[in-house]
Formats: sequence, C-alpha cells, structure tokens
Amino acid sequence: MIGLITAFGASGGTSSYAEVENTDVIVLWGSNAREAHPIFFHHVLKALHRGARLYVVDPRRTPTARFADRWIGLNVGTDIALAHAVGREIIASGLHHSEFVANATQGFEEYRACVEPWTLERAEQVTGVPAEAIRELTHAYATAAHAQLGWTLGITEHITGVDNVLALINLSILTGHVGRPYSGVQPLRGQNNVQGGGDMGALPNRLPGFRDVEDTEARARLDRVWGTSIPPRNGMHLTSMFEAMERKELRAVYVVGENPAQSEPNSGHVVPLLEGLDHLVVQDLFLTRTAQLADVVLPASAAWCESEGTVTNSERRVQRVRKAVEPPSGARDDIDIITALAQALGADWPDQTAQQVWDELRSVSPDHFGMTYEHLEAAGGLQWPCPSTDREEVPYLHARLWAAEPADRGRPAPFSSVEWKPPLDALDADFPLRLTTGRRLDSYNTGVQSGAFSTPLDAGETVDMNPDDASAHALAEGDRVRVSSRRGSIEGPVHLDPSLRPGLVFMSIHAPDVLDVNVLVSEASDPRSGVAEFKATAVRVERADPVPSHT
Ligand SMILES: Nc1nc2c(c(=O)[nH]1)N[C@H]1C(S)=C(S)[C@@H](COP(=O)(O)OP(=O)(O)OC[C@H]3O[C@@H](n4cnc5c(=O)[nH]c(N)nc54)[C@H](O)[C@@H]3O)O[C@H]1N2
Ligand SMILES: Nc1nc2c(c(=O)[nH]1)N[C@H]1C(S)=C(S)[C@@H](COP(=O)(O)OP(=O)(O)OC[C@H]3O[C@@H](n4cnc5c(=O)[nH]c(N)nc54)[C@H](O)[C@@H]3O)O[C@H]1N2
Ligand SMILES: [Mo]
Repeated sequence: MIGLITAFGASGGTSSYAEVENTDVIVLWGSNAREAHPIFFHHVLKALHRGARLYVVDPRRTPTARFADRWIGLNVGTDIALAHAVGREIIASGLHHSEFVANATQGFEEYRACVEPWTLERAEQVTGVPAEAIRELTHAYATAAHAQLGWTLGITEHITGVDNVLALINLSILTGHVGRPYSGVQPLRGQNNVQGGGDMGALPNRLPGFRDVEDTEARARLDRVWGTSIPPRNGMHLTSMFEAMERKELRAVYVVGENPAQSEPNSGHVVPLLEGLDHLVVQDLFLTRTAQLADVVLPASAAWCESEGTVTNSERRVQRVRKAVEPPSGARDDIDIITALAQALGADWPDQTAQQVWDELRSVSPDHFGMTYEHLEAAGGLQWPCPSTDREEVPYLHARLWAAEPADRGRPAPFSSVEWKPPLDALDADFPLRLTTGRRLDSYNTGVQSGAFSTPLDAGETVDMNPDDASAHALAEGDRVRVSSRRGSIEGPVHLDPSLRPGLVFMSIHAPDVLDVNVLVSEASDPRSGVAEFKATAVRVERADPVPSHT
C-alpha cells in the first residue's frame, strides 16, 4: 500500500480482473496465484486461452509457474537486482515509453543512473537468473501492447518490501503499462477483505476512506460526525506493538480475528509477550492458540456467512455479504460485540445494523458515497471510486496520467531509485540454507479455519528440500529432520521437491502441531510497512535423532 501511495497517490490495484483477460503479457512476480488467488488466476487462465503470455518470477517452480511460458527462478531476496536489470535493459534497448516518461513521471534521469550498474551479467550473478532469461522477460513485458504486472508476498515479506514494490512500479511507469485499458499493476490482497479493512481505516495511519490520520482537515470532518476528538498521531502497527510489549509500555491488547501466537515471526519470543500482558482479549470464531492465552474470549460469528455486510476485493470491488447460516449459540456479530463493549465503557452508541455502519462510512468517504446497499445489490458489486449512484464504473485507475493537457494530469508518478540489499538473516557456515515460507492450496493461513476439514495435507506438513540438497544431507523422502535457525528449532518429515532451487527449503504456515514454522522466522521487518522477513530465513537441516522407543 505504501509503494502504491508513493507512486500513484492511491492504494489499490490499478486494473480490474476482467481487464487481465484481455491483456497480452502477464508477469506474476513473487505470487503463487494458482494456489493462493484461484479466482484471480481463473481470469489469468482466460487470458492464456486467448493467447496471452505468462511469466512467473519465483524461487520455486510453483503450480502457477507450470502454466507459464517461462519460469524465472531467482534467488530469494534478489528482486530489486532483477527489476533494475529489466529496467536497464528496457532503457538500453530504447523500449521505454519516452512520451509517457516525459509527460507523466519524474526522476527518470536519477533512475537511469541507479539502474546503470545492473547489467544482465551482474544481475545473473546476484539473482541466479540467466542473462538470456532476463532479456526475454524484459522484451516480452516492454514490447507488449498491453501488460499486467502482479505481485504478492514474495515481494512484500522482506526487510526491503516497500523498495521491492517500488522497483516493480518503476517498470510499469517506464513502459507506460498503467492508467490504460488492459495494462496495470495487480498487488493482490491476501485475506478476503484486507482491501476493505484498509479502506475503512483499519490501519494505524489511516482514517475511513483512506484519509491520513495526520491530515488535520480530514480529522476535523470526522470529529464532527463522530462527536469526538481523534488523536492526531499515527497508531502502532503490529510489529511495533510487540516492541512496546517488550518495553512494558503496552499492557493490554484486544485481538479481533487474528492469531498472532502463530502467525507472527519468532513465536518463541511472541508467545511469552502475550502471556505477560496484564489483560488479553481475543474475539474469534475459534479457540485459537492466541485465544488460549486470553483472559477473556469473545465468541464472534463469521463475517462471511453468519453476518450481513460488505467485502472489498483486490480490484477495489465492494460486494454485499449475506447471512446464510445461523451462528452457533452464544456467538455474536462483531458489530454487536464492539457496540456492547462501547456501551459498557459508557459511550452512548446505539445498536446498529451493518447497513447503518456502511451508510456512516458513505457519509465520510466520497469514493464510497454512491455505493448504497440498493446500488450495490442492483449492480452485483461496484468498484471504488464511486462518488454517485449514477456514475459509470471506473475499471482502471490513473487514466489522468495520459491526459492531453498537462493541467489534467495531476501529480506525476515518481521513479524510485531504490538500492538492492540482501536479506538481513544472512547465510553462513552454520545456517547455509534459505528457508522460504508460504501457502499450499489445501489449507488456509494458520489452519484455524481449514483445520477441521480433511485435505491431502492431513498426510502431514513437510519440510520441502531440493533432491540434490537432500542427498548431500543423506536424507530420503519421509526422514525426520531438525530445522534450526538463529532463533530456534523444529522437527518434521522431509519431502523431496524438484521444483525448489538448490539451497532452498520451503514450509507452509498452516500446521503448528506438526511444524511451527514461525519459531524459526526473524522479527526483523521493513520499518515502513512493519512487514517481517517471512520469506528469507537462514537455516540448517540435520537428521533428527531417532525417537527413543519405549520398552
Ligand atoms: N490456499 C490458500 N490461499 C490463500 C491463503 C492460504 O493460506 N491458503 N492465504 C491468503 C493470504 S492471507 C495471502 S497474503 C495470500 C498470499 O499469496 P501469495 O503471496 O501468492 O503466497 P505465498 O505462498 O506466501 O508467497 C508467494 C510466493 O512467493 C515466493 N517467494 C518467496 N521468496 C521470494 C523472493 O524473494 N522473491 C520472489 N519473487 N518470490 C519469492 C514463494 O516461493 C511463493 O511461491 O494468499 C491468500 N490465499
Ligand atoms: N512464516 C510466515 N508467517 C506468516 C506469513 C507467511 O507467509 N509466512 N504470512 C502472513 C500473512 S500474509 C498473514 S495474512 C498472516 C495470517 O495470520 P492470521 O490472520 O493471524 O491467521 P488466520 O489463520 O487467517 O487467522 C484469522 C483468524 O480470524 C478469525 N476470523 C475469521 N473470520 C472472522 C470474523 O468474521 N470475525 C472474527 N472476530 N474473527 C474471524 C479466524 O477464526 C482466525 O482465527 O500470517 C502472516 N504470517
Ligand atoms: Mo495475508
């Protein structure tokens, strides 16, 4: 979100899913959409059937990469080096969109100087991608009439996550593949309503409608609606909250719909901090690991099937969610619980329906004003910006950048001259392998919402290794191994996976009872986004001692 705001002044995917179907080249960079974004990937497949080409940049030859015209397998954490080499090659081959660069961007000369050292040969050394493959990717993207560039956690979950995003946005503005039909950037959102949560102001530095907390005028407008005085400073993001718990400054925490005891990095450190709080309240559908540490558990009904409301997806489309089943007895709607809590604290909040809450949002966010429940129902979902009920949909953002009149173009999109840095958790003789963590199709995040269903994963979560690395360690399929990082060790069965590059180990975050992967991961994070280095942990793999038999 920070990268998008820096470049374009708005956070959100610039194109619609339907536009992906009509594009010519799709680059998925650090995104395993086949498994993690199957609905979006369905649009990608339609494009491929039409003849579009797909490039996948990922250290693993993922199920997504199997659909690609070319898989670009790179070393973990070398994306800026690769993106800069692509940028340099575009400029060197004269494939940049000079007119767009001149009219709608700024900082080009500085960017050109920044990417100049990234020859294909130097990039090959750092990224492990053959120069010829970088050249193919470059020419495919830059010469396409229309192109989409999508990314997700392979890009953002690094200490340079924001710079990684900026390095990719550079490529889209260099080629003019943004602000036009069928061309744009797709930062796919993870959980089903992450975009909506951000739009509603559920971020430490945002107000509803994506206004800045530090914007005095925006605060004053909300103060009038809410009859209160909003504190003028940004709140803490999750990583800083744990730092504040450590300093004993944060003593009470209210967790709604999150399982940090398992999803936060360095769990060996995080769990004692949660246990050491004066007061922990958890509002969830299930008695998660985090809820088990809580002083008070508030049982909630599920927003996506047991409650009324809206959900906003990665293409900024708001859709109605309807109650389909009754919640279990005792569970209450999140809005009811929060309202009852406010009332118990002495606020004179009335009981409210989801629609009333939504109408309040419409009254403070001009981009949502036109989205009445009626309009949403009639249209079957609408994309923001939607300032009025009679306005046509806006399928893609930032068309202004192409305006004929300079005055209509608004703020130019800046190039970002960012520098490549290797992951903080460095490889050495003690920790020579690179662990990257992520998702598998059959399970969801910390497994809370998918653990009760039987899936192929019931066979057990595994430590995936390249077969050559495994044989160098004298390991065979199913052998029990101990994986250690600078923070801790876990044990589990090894799985030989030729789709991993040599030196790479992969585990998912789903199965704490088998492999509690965040015991290993460092809490080092990108200071601007607060996102941890989930994708690059230095580890060692050893045969685990045989389990002692009981005689
Ligand atoms: N089935 C399923 N779907 C899900 C989820 C789930 O748990 N299960 N979770 C949802 C959520 S919350 C999210 S955020 C999304 C996440 O969706 P994705 O981001 O697609 O999922 P990940 O598997 O975490 O990471 C994507 C890819 O990044 C690659 N990668 C790792 N390191 C690097 C690197 O340094 N550079 C590059 N270029 N790539 C790298 C990994 O190999 C992996 O294939 O999925 C959502 N959808
Ligand atoms: N090692 C490693 N760690 C990671 C990642 C990684 O790639 N690698 N990915 C990170 C990412 S992208 C994410 S998003 C996080 C996910 O981490 P979490 O968000 O902590 O994990 P979830 O399992 O999605 O937990 C969501 C919780 O919300 C509850 N819930 C669902 N719907 C509702 C509702 O309507 N109301 C309420 N009150 N509760 C509800 C569910 O029961 C569940 O307990 O993990 C992060 N951690
Ligand atoms: Mo996520």
